[in-house]
Amino acid sequence: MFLRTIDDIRGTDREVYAENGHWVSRRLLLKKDGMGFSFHETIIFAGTETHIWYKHHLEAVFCVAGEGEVETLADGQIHRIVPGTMYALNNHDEHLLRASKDLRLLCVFNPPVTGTEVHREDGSYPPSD
Ligand code: 9YT
Repeated sequence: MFLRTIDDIRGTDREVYAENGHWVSRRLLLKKDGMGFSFHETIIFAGTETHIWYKHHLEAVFCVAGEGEVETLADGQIHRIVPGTMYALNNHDEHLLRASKDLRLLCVFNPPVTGTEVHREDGSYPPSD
């Protein structure tokens, strides 16, 4: 087994900032770690809105701090996100993620993210392979 801490990750290439400055993702587990999924702590900064559409990944997100909402674009529904809430993007759901207070999220991706992915124009990350 191995351990890794957020302090180990700060300032390395496992700490990835969105190009628009809306979030930082600290990638505790990546594809190369061989677990079959990737596992990230993501901070979504207060006052931001991010368009996301993971066409090539499934993602589960668990909120441990902060406050925000997810709007799913197919049906216009707004889902409140507070500590203790998990949301699962089981249908590659296109959505808007908004933070009213800094959101601290734990995120799992299947297939795993490989490294320094940031959202492309369409809100997706490229396929793992
Ligand atoms: C919740 C979400 O998808 N935020 C965007 C960043 C992503 N979680 C990541 O790469 O860690």
